[in-house]
Amino acid sequence: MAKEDILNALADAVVEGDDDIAEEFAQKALDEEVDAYEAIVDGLAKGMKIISDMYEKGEAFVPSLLLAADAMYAGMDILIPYINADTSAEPRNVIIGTVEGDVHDIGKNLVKTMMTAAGFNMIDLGCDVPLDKFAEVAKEKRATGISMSTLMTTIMGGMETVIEQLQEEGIRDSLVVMIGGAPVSRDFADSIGADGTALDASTAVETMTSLTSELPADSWSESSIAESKMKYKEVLAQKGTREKVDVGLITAEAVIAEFDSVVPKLNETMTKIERFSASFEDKKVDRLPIATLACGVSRKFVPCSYKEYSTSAEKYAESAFTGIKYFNMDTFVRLTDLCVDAADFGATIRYPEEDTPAAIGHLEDYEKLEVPEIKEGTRAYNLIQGNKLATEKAHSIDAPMTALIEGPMVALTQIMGATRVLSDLRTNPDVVLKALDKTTTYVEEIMKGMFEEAQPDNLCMVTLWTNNVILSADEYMKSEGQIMQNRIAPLYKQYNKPTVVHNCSDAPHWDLINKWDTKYYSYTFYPDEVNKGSKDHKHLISTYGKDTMFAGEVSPILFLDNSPAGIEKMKADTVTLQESVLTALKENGMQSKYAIATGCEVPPGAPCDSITAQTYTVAEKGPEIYKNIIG
Ligand code: B12
Repeated sequence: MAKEDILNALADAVVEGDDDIAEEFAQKALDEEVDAYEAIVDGLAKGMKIISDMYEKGEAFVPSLLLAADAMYAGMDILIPYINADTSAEPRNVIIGTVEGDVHDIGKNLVKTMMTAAGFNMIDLGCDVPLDKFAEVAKEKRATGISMSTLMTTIMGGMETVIEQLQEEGIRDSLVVMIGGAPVSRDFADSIGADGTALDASTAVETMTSLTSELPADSWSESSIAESKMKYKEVLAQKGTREKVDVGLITAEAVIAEFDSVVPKLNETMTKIERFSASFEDKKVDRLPIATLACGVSRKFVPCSYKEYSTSAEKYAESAFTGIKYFNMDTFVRLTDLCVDAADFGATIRYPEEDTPAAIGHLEDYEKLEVPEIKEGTRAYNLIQGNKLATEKAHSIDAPMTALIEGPMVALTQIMGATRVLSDLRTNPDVVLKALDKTTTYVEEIMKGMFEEAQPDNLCMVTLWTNNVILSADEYMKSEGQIMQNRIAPLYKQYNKPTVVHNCSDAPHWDLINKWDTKYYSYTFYPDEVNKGSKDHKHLISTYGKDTMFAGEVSPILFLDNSPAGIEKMKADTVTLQESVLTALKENGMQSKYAIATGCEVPPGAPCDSITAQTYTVAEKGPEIYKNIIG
């Protein structure tokens, strides 16, 4: 077989995600004396680049990338031992991980794969990595680079701490530090002293390659470490020790203090229940309703820790009540961590005092999953009781309560690990679907408990895997999509309740809104992802608005800025959004079917005055704007 054909076959095997063929042709390359290094670079890695480019163009989805990665690794395992010493030179060890407090690892895994394809020796620390670990392993492996990932704004500060630790150790200049993940910008990277960032995995490789080529050959010598230690001593001394200030708590106290003088003067003419119900049916209202997802952050009014908020029914209910009251919301979509089902199925959950809990220990065997019974001591029981109490409390101030639970696929990915489930969905669909059947059964039981025992006004289902940058519509429809259609939506109907869905994806498969007969859809708008299918209120109202009430649009991240300028911007943006929404409603012959909201949870450590800047502005300016546009 000609060398060209072997290289092409290796690339094709990766694109197809076929590890058997990748192994077969890796062996063939050795048998035919193709250089092992060339077989990796011009065969396997080339295939990885092709599939990654297809992903960026929306022509391939995450499962394809994961399987391609498996095929590439399978071929590499055979070829690596035969790489000639002169081409392999010094191993370029790069440490990669998602930083402490964050379990999002799909993007991190893609970056790892592409860097492996480019010849870096990747040392993967996983996700939720304790900050000290990066410097510790960097020293041990004399690393060329560190790649840190996070998707959560609240976690980004941890990356700066890692850089400071590298400085303290004198090894900051021994290696390249790259950071990335959706919220990370070039400016942020500069501000914390990282060397670079990149928007996607392919660019990450280019940047890492170029930055590491500039490292001096003696970067790990004792003298350069000693010099580096000296250099940063002063920098670190100037920074001093930063005191941790609980901005959320301080601003919550300020909000409570001003509540009596502000909220009664808003002179609302409808109760929250009246306004929300009227809007749901597109009837005339005094102003648009508001339902910012200020969930975990409401605990600052109680006050209680996040751990208490997510594990104690009483604290949870009190947070819901105080949140509705002090933020003056028209309903509350009450999101906690998404680990409730996973905990009950037996996955290990980490419960930090002040952060969102995360599923960190996944289960091994799909077939051993057993549907738990909802009883005292389970998280589902606690959630139902919490929502029962919260509903009673919300009703005492004439507000409707919206409980929230994980959809069957979120539950399964939390139990087994997302990366694994997404690739098994391709290679072993029957096993995954059987497991999905079990999580669906549990979700159905929780739904029944909510409808019969807790009786919130609405129950919201999280379906974040209907995301067209992760699964194709077809693949999603074959898994959770059809379950939503055939089991979950009918159960809502059986209890005479509207289907309410929450989605925080880049670009959901929108047409499912109708298939599920969705009456309320909470979405996120990503202005940068419009070309990938993210949609704003204008499109959504004109396409689906008659049947479905939408809520979302405002990025939760905007609430982190409570500087005077940030507060003013929030107020101005809130006015503009109401005007634009009401105009869109009017143009489509409607008058109120939309709630001003955020498409996902406002970070639970956020300030509270940036939230009232939005909610009080809707209450204060909303009636006039409504009158001017709708009449
Ligand atoms: C899937 C998902 C989950 C899954 C994650 C499963 C997993 N194992 O990864 C689960 C259900 C567990 C989850 C949980 C939560 N999530 Co979530 N989740 C998402 C979602 C929908 C998609 C993320 C994703 O995988 N994208 C696809 C990958 C391929 O893209 P990517 O990660 O951005 O990676 C690319 C680039 O960023 C870059 N890159 C990535 N890393 C690096 C590193 C370097 C060095 C470089 C250079 C580049 C780079 O290259 C990658 C490939 O091109 C996003 C919404 C969104 N649109 O992003 C929300 C989102 C990230 N989640 C969010 C939140 C709030 C949560 C929860 C707190 C919810 C809750 N209350 O419980 C928890 C967090 C728990 C925790 N402590 O970590 C928020 C974060 C908001 C914020 N910025 O702070 C988002 C943005 C939703 C939203 N609109 O608000 N989530």
